[in-house]
Formats: sequence, structure tokens, C-alpha cells
Amino acid sequence: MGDTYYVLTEKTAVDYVKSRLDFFADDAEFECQEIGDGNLNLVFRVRDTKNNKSVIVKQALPYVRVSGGDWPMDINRGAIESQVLQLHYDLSQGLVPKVYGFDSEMYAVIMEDLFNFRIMRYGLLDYVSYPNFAEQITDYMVRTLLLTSDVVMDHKEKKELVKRYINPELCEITEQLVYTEPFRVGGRNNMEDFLVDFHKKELVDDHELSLEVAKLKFDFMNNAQALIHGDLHTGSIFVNQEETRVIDPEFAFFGPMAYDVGVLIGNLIMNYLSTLARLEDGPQRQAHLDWLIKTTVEVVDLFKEKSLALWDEVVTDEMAKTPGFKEWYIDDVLINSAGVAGCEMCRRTVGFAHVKDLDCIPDDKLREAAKKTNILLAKELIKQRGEFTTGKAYQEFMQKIDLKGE
Ligand code: SR1
Ligand code: MG
Repeated sequence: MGDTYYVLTEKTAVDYVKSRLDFFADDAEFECQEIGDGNLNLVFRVRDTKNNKSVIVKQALPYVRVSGGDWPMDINRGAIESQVLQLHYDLSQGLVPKVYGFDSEMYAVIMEDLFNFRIMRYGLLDYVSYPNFAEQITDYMVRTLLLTSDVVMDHKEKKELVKRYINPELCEITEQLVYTEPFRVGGRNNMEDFLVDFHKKELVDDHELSLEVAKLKFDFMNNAQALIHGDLHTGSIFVNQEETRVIDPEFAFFGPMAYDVGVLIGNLIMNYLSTLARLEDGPQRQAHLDWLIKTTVEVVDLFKEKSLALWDEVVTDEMAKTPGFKEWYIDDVLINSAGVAGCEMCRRTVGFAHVKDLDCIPDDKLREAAKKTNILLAKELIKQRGEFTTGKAYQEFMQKIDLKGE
């Protein structure tokens, strides 16, 4: 990090953007708000209220934002994010925001303001459904994943990209927070009192579970399969009734495709539990639960269907053309996706970084029931992951969910 780096504020971000970008009119009247609610970075919306134009500035800090400075973190994640956004923009045909510029001294990316979209997690917490989501997110996943894999890419060019997108510090966060600490006592784990004994019994003392998580962890670390987003939860997705955009690929690296598919599925299931716990039985609850099941089923089935179809159009590796191989390959991704979904659900309950879906359940007993049920469901996904290769398997799994003690 050079001497020219400084941390932006609502006061300095306007002049900063004006100095970097020829975007606003001369008569612009600016307002600026820091709107970031993630764990790592600063995010500013700089808006010209007179001409109704705006941009987003996202700046990486040299530490984890929520740690207040105690946890240093590689600032180069800002460069990775900006490069991956641009690559994913092309690969996904516009399903990520447009980048207007990246500043390698300030580690700031200036990009399109998705002002008419909403973070999906907050929409889902208000029980909003998104009719085009499954179709569009599977387009995003299939295109960004398959097109950066050895199935398609020249193997030497792909290895160059593997080198370029090496992301050790951000990967270490995932290795620790997703694949290790939730299954051990201590570390940065953070859980409500009612979970302490339950966590020990269900997640720490279960040897069979640790063995399966260890296999998934080493797949995450060693399987440089495709350029993955690396943190594809519902807080990394913007939606509205028509469209979907994926943001925040700072955790991107060449890893297993299952990580993206699984994190998404895990977050849909946690919203299902949240809905069960926060709404009384009735038509609104049923409609949202039905939509979540339908969406999960479609994510799985469309991911499979579209991957298999695109495969035939883009495959270049001779051996990957062998009949039967593509079905084996995509099923293998889906099997590990269930395992990843389970790990994501565990870590969001007992680990360092929670999700609002579970934490915001107001009733103490129902929150306890939802979190404990979440852990039990997660274990089933990890241990029985071999059974989760179809949407139907998820449909049956989710239809059976009820809150222990409800
Ligand atoms: C210290 S970062 C904690 C979590 O926030 C990010 O969004 C990732 O999910 C990471 O695991
Ligand atoms: Mg993020």
C-alpha cells in the first residue's frame, strides 16, 4: 500500500469521484452516503440529485471492517474484485454491475449504481419473491463457472488465470470460518448461550461429521476447478422483479464450483427457516415457503440442465467429450454443493459471521428452535450429500422441515 492511500469518508468521496471520472454534469448537486453493511469494506453512493445520476465507490480497507482494525487483511482484494467483475460481466453477459474504473493506489472501484435493485437478503426477509431469479442466477453460475474451467479453457491459459487470481488471505478466511472453527470449540466462534452445549454435541463431538467436513475443506483448497465468486450468499446478490445482478466477488479464486452453488442453496434454506419462525401459519407464510422450495429446486435443476447443454457447445478438452463424463462431472458438483450448503449453514449459526435471517427472529424460543434445526439440517446435507443431485431431493428435504419445539 503506497503513501497516496487514504480512507475515504462521505466528505471526501465526492471530490475523489470527480477527480477520477468524467461522469457527472458541471451543474451537479452532490450528496454522498456510506451504505456498506458488509464485513470488510467501505461502500459509498455518490449521487447528483439535480440530474439524478449516481455511482458506487467501494474501497478496500487494510483490515476487516467489522474488526475495527484489529484484523489486518490483504488490501489487494480490491483489485481482484474489480478484475473479476469485469471478466464476469463479459462471461455472464451483464449479470454483474458495470465497472467504470479501478484505482490501484486507493484500492477503490467505481461502478454502476444498482439503485433500482435491492439486496436479496433484505427482500427475502420481507417475504418478497423474485420470479426470474432462478433462471438468471443459473445463467450467471453456469457461464462464469463452466467457461473458466478446463472443460473449455486452454489448459495453459487457465493456469495463468489460476496464478493471477491466487487469493490466499481471503481463502484463509473461508478455510477457517467456514470449514474449521464451526466444528471446533473456541476460535472466533460466536453463538447464543442456548447453543453452547448443542454445538459441542452436534458439531464438535461428531467424528463422522468432522471427517466429511475435512474432505470438503480439502476440496475447497485443492480443487482449482473454475474461477468462483467465493461468497455467493443472498447479501452478494441484487434483485428486482425483472433482473438479477451479482456483486462482491472479492473472495474469487480458482476453486470448486460447488462452493458457489452450495453457499446460495444454504442461504435459501436459512431464509426458509427464518420464514417458518417469523410468520404465523397462513397464506403469506405458505406462499413464501413454496417460492423458496420452487426456487431451490429450479436452481439445482437449471444448473444441471444448462451446464449439460452449454457443455456440448463449448467443450474443448478431448477426454471431456467422452459420453457419460459431463453427467458425472455435474453430479459431482451438485453432491459437494449440498456439503457446502451444510457448512455455510453451520458457520452462520455458531461462527464469526452470522446471517440476519436467523439472528433477527424475535421470539427467543423460536430463534432457538430455528438455529438448532438449522444445524441438524446442515449435518444431513453434509453427511448425506450423495443424495442431493436433483431438485426433487431438495424439495422432499425442505417440505419436511419443521421447527423442533414449534
Ligand atoms: C471476516 S469476513 C466474514 C465473512 O464476511 C464475508 O462476507 C464472508 O462471508 C466472510 O466469511
Ligand atoms: Mg461480501
